[in-house]
Amino acid sequence: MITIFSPDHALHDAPHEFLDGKLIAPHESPIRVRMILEALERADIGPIQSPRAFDLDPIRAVHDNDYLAYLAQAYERWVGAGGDAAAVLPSTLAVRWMSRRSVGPLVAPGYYSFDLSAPIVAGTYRAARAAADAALTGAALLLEGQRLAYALCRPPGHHAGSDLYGGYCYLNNAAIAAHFLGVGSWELADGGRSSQLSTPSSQLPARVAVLDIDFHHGNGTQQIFYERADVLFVSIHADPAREYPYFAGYADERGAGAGAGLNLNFPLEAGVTNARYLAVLEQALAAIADFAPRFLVLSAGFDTFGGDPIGDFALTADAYPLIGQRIAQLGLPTLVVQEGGYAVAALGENATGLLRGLCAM
Ligand code: Q9C
Ligand code: ZN
Repeated sequence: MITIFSPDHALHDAPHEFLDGKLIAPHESPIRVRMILEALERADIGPIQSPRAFDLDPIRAVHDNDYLAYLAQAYERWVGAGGDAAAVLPSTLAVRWMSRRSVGPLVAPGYYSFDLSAPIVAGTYRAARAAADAALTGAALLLEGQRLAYALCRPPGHHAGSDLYGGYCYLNNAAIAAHFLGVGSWELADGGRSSQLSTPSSQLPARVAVLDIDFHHGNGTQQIFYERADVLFVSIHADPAREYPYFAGYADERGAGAGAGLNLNFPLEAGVTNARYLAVLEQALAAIADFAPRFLVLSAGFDTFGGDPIGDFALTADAYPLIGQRIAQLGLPTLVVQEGGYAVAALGENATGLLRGLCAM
């Protein structure tokens, strides 16, 4: 199994996050992926490669142009206008009936984000691009015939929508990779480094399933694929009536238009055990098997672990190899994309456990 990792993740190192009325030390920090990387090296689980450099085209397929231009310049424009040099964090959010476009340097953060847990620092955009490149490289490896790849992404991505960031996420790595896998087999001829057409664009994209096993609902991924017939989104997560992201992730969100019936949410109670989780996973996997996709993208968070500081499930380390084994039994070429997980001391064991389970296919 190939892991794709870039040290550029460390360019994103937020000084704080806003939580329950307090500015606190961020849960999402560079140590997370360092712990996973060290565990992978100790476990001798396969080669670790640097991402290939992709241009913006495969990212533009998922995110709006003005949003990407904002992210690229947010920090410099913010500091230039007198914003705190520590990080970009909005004061006023565009919500419901107050969502007129307003994108001055100090205001744009509130237009393009939906919470106060995703500060932007000088290196955030470069780190986010490196994470997207890692996911795209993993996707290209699958298109080239690999059965399993692990994109060790940081910052994570599944909360980022087409034009909104939040929840530690800026670019939706899993969604970018899923779209790329779908069109990649015909649109991108050379392992994905350019967007040259190899066959007529009338050809349909391959079907891709995204399974999101982060503790939190993948609201960004859901939004991006909500009306699409070629991508199935299935998410197992804490009930949003109780947990972040609160305003999406309910079971009655089933997709719309051409995507009707192709969005599947499994909101769960607090205290979920290994046995309970594995039983729900069976239902999720049955839906994926029914869809019969060509590829699987696994948004993998380890904040389902009992010791996670911001989760309330009760999974133990034993759960992750079993989850991996069951997913591997789908028999699909699978790209694992790293999302959340904040019990830093346990991340290495949990990640290698999942990957070992997946390797048993
Ligand atoms: N009261 C990921 O795991 N704050 N993002 C939660 C709970 C934000 C999690 C507040 C959590 C974001 C990728
Ligand atoms: Zn999470």
